[in-house]
Amino acid sequence: MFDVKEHSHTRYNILTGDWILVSPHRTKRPWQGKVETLPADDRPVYDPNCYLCPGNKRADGSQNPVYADSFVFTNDFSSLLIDTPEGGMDVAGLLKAKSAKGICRVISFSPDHSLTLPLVPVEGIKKVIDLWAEEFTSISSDPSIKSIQIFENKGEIMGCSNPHPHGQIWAQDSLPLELYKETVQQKKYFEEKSRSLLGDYMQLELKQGDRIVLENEHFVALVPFWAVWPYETMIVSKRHVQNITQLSDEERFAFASIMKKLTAKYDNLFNISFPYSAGIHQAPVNDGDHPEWHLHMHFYPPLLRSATVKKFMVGYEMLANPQRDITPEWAAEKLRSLSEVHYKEMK
Ligand code: H2U
Ligand code: ZN
Repeated sequence: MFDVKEHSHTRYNILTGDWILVSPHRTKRPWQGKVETLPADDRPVYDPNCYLCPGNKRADGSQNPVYADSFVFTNDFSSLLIDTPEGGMDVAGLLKAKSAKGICRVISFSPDHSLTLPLVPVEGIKKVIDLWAEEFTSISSDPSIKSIQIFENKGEIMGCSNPHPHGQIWAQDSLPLELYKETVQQKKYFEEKSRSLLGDYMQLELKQGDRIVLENEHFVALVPFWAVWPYETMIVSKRHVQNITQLSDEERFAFASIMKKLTAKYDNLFNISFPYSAGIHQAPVNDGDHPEWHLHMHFYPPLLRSATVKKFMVGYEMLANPQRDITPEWAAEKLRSLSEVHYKEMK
């Protein structure tokens, strides 16, 4: 008899329409893979050579203010620029290109160079959320902007250029692929049921409990049924809101709190600063109403079985379909079992 805990199967990602292959029996396979070492994360409170520390000079010669909380500036090497001319090319439908314009911003989460997100006090994370909301409002005041992606790359193996706690915002004049797929899927569900896809999904997860990691009054953190990365998680707001500016003060505190606890659990998993790419998915802007959209945040961490062994997205994953060994239920149970207090903050 087929058993999802034992037998290979594919799982459907309701947010993207993609499928993922789950191979639970493969966790018994002997491991002779590559072993990497991560550098220790002991850093000074202030680094004179850091482009994010207060008062320091950046690559373009400008000087950071001596800021007290979080701090935002336009990326000095922006991938998207607001003054890129409109246009494109199409050669026989075979060589197609389109101009892409936008805005790239960098946000320091704290003046303290030694911290990482889980070690920033919850009040500090709340201020980061407030700044994200302010940025969302000001960036969307440009009618050419259609999507705003707030994200963080954490850790050297994620290509993060600087350990100072920080994130980025990229805003574009079109919908990037992931946002496009999630818009299509949420819209389809909303048009059929007049309810939020993620709202219904979250209720089901809360009832089953197997994949829940954390819950507070306003947010839930869970391992999605269709998770690709070993310890992938998602934070979903309980209230059906389209973007971060709609969150009340109390909800922002709850968001900050669950973010701190989830990332602390991540660090507690292998007793290291746990690398990931994380980002908030929100409704498109300057594109009419999007009642189907439900705010959520994805965490995509690459580590698999220790501080040094990461999951490789190669072979079958690259050429055919993403695949995972440990089940999302197993990962959720593991994350649930860990303390929500960071090992460096334990008394
Ligand atoms: P990471 O989140 O991947 O570390 O990137 C940080 C960004 O900071 C990166 O996109 C920008 C880089 O372009 N940056 C500046 O804007 N000014 C600087 O002085 C150095 C780096
Ligand atoms: Zn710094």
